Amino acid sequence: FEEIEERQQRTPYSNLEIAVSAANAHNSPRGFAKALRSRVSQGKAAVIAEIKKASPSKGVLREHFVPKDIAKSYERGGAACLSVLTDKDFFQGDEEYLVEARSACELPVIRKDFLVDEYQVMEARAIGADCILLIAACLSGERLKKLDALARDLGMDVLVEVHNRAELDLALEYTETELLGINNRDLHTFELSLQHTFELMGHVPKDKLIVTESGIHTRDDVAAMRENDIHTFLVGEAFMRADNPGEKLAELFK
Ligand code: IGP
Repeated sequence: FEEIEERQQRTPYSNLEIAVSAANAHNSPRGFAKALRSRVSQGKAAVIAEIKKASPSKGVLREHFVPKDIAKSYERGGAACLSVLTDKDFFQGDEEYLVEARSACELPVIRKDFLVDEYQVMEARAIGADCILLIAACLSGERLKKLDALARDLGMDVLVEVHNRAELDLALEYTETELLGINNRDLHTFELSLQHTFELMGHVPKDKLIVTESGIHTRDDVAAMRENDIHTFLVGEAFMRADNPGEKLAELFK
């Protein structure tokens, strides 16, 4: 929250409101959920391809890190959407990376960060984000509800991320978004298991679109998901470690 206060001093709310109007006029939301639905309805996998330089558990994932080149590569490789880490502390991300990546392609982009405040939601739209991530593990029901509603007011979609049954119940009770992310990685212990998706999916209402997040590395992982009727994926590390991220995507999801 301290960091947000600092930023509010640099760019007060009133200026941010102007930036949001400008973004809505020139960079209107690209329809993140719609892009995913459209792939799935054609029987294809819908891939949200992530741009992240480093992660807290693995360190730097990629030395040659040029977001606009990666964005173009992902678009050529068949990604439905992009995810760009803007968190600086844990992922060496930057808001600038989102701006660069989005302007280099036509794909809808999610701002991947730990959002806790209305200010950051507005900031997301101001820099061009088409969707935001809300992590149930980090937010109370009331916060989830406020941020979800604000994001949708601003024309963005919302991906709510859960890791266990309690978080899923919270997300279902307090948000109206159709995009439900199941994170296979525990954010506290970094323990990873694709079983999380299989265990939780049965408790998700049928009108939601489930996104399986983290730890997808092989064609077998993809096949196991698709056999269980999960067709929407969020993948980062496997692509970031490849010389050509877009080719890797095409190969993994061919
Ligand atoms: C991507 P992976 O294992 O393919 O690199 O995972 C994505 O799911 C992961 O980066 C992620 C994340 C998050 C990062 C999921 N939820 C929340 C930061 C914050």
